[in-house]
Amino acid sequence: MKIKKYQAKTTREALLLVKADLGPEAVILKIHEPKNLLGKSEGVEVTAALDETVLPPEAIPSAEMGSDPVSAPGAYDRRGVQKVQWRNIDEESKVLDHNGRNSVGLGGKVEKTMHEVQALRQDVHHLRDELKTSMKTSQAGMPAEFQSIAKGLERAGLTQAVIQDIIAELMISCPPEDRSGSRLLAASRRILASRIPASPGIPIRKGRSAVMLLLGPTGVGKSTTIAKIAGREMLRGNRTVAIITTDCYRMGALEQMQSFANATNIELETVFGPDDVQESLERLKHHDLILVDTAGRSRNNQEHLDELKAFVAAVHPDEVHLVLSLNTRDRDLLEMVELFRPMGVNRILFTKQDETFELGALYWLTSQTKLPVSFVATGQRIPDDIQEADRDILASWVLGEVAL
Ligand SMILES: Nc1nc2c(ncn2[C@@H]2O[C@H](COP(=O)(O)OP(=O)(O)O)[C@@H](O)[C@H]2O)c(=O)[nH]1
Ligand SMILES: [Mg+2]
Repeated sequence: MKIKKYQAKTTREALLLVKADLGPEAVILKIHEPKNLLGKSEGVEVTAALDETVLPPEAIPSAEMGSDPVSAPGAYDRRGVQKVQWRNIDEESKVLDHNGRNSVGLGGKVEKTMHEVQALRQDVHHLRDELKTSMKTSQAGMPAEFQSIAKGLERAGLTQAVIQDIIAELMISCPPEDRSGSRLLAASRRILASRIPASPGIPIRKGRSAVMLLLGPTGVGKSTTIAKIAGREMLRGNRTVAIITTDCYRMGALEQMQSFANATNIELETVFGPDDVQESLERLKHHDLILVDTAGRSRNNQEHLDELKAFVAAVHPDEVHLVLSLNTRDRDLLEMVELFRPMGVNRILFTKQDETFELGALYWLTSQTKLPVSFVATGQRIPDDIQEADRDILASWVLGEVAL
């Protein structure tokens, strides 16, 4: 089968080119209208195929045969190839899809073409894999223009395997003639951003309170973050917020939250166990958002973990955010996810972004665990130092572009 591409200003002109070159037996595979950066059309590109294989008579469908290039859609020549309806290609391409699935002759053709496309796809996949493998074996052979991006990713704490994967993706997406520093940086940011799952903001539920629970290890900033989110919503003034706290174990924790609630006039409920939860939720149900703070739990104390699990189940929150500090070692981060995930964690909220330059975890932990980032806390100030997760900003941080 011969497959060729034709470019022209209009569809009609492109089709005439197809017809002149391949003849009326050509099968149109694709009509594409490329657009420039401003979204303006850059003409039409038609992909057409011609198969000179003559089909045995039994493979020819019984549809009416026509020799006229403008014969009805669905007409076939004696070789079972669908005729192109030159006048109305949009319609024709629809018919082609439809008939391709239903008729023996054309179905076979389309299937063959699909196999060819599939084979090409596989080739591309092999090439990508080969590219990645060759990079793994010869890091020194990496083109100079990629070295600084690779170094930036290394500084962020990404593993060599991930760096090579991203660089290979970059090599594929940026042609050699277009590898300026700014172009590569923008492309890297785009690749990273597309791989970081994000689910920014607070939950909102129509007609009832949304319940957002924060859990995680001690000292990561759960209570501070609750105060930031509550303060932020209060300042915005479009939602009412209440807080439930269970952090009654650590010295001063409850007093701190109490004084924040008093100063901001935010309603606060203290809960001592799963049995009190429903009552508290009931008392606060007139609020739009209920933030639930929990006490940090040691991974070595199974009893504490079981208690927390029972508490989360009793709250029945809309969202469970695992709060993790970015200045934690990679292995510990992963272990925390494994430890807390069974409690229904469905978001990661990072804190202490301001305390480290190694921000690779924003990328690798979320892409590896498939848990989206909700917020990132960037300092101690309440309520200023918190941001909703924005994929582009997160990607920039991983690349180390933003001055800290
Ligand atoms: N630098 C920095 N410190 C933070 C951040 N978030 C919280 N903290 C500090 O971390 C310490 C522990 O915070 P706390 O909210 O009590 O942690 P919790 O035990 O998880 O509730 C406090 O000194 C906070 O001011 C942050 O984003 N950046
Ligand atoms: Mg706390």
